[in-house]
Amino acid sequence: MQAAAEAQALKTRVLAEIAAAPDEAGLEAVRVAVLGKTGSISLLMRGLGAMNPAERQVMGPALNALKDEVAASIAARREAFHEAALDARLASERLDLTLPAAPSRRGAVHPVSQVMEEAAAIFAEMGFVLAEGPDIETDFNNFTALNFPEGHPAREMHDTFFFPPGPDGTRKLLRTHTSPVQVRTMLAQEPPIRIIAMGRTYRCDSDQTHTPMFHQIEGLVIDRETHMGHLKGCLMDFCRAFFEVDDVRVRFRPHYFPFTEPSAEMDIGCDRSGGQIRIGEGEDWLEILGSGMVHANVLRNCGIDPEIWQGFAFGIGIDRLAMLKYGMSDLRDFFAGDPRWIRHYGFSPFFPASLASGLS
Ligand code: 2U9
Repeated sequence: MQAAAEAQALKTRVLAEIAAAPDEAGLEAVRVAVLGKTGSISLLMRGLGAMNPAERQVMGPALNALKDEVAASIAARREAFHEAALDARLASERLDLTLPAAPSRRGAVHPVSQVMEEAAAIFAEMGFVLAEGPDIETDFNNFTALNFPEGHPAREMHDTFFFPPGPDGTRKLLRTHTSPVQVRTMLAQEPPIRIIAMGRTYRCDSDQTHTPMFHQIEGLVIDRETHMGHLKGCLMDFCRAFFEVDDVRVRFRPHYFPFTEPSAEMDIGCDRSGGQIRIGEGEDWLEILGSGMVHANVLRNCGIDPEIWQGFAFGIGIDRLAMLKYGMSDLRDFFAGDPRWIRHYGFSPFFPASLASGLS
């Protein structure tokens, strides 16, 4: 049969052309020449109509099989071109992360990190040790140990980011304050204790002065005869050092926290005239931190006998402290990742905060 021989010869030639196509465009040209409307296989198929039934019964399936085989071969070759192109791209775009950073791009220390370093330097000088803990906490460490009653508003879904319950039914959460670090420390070691905890904290809140992730510094001192006088002296020393002023006026206003009794918020004297806040001058007041004597229930929950040990604790919002000292007006800019902002408000990484050589 002449048609069969023709089809066989065509197959050999086309498969060779597919294999020899130098690129995707060449392959497409072969496809059009073979499978296109006037392509060689299409023309052969058109010839089926002129064959006698016996011939057609043989040639029909044969031509269909040829068409499928050629189409599959073209698809496989096209896939090979794609893979080769991807390999070439991956090879050319390889990044060597061990190379030193380009010297023209200047990095800067974020004001939050700067304030944390400054606070760490000040409290280290007073004999505090830095303690750390995880951002994901248990309900016990974040609330129960700290004397939050069941049903306290701070435990509510709309304030706290809870994870779905685990197999044992308990829910982990993103810590709403750094206080669980102090709980962990008290559970793990005997007093006396003198620690600072700082880092990220999370609450479901967002406006000009609140972000869902924010930063705190907290301090805890547990000793045999600790009292509010120690608390006051420690915090006044901190404010003097942090705001780099010789003297500060402070006042304590009674307040309520579940974890301290008595509790007090501390204001420092400032001057607000001229649209600016100047710490250490003037007749105005500015709330700066919360504090108090550690509640006896908290000591007991953490395995410490309140008949023998007393302690004071305090908490300060780092982001607000940075805004006050360095003059930013919107907290949301802190975490927007705008390089112009960090270029303006950032600090040199080459001059770490130290009391001896200057904080900032
Ligand atoms: C333990 C016992 C007591 C930590 C404290 C505050 C008062 C406080 C706020 C200040 C600004 C949080 O960022 S803020 O909104 N914090 O007012 N924090 S006393 O007291 C503790 C902590 C741990 C075991």
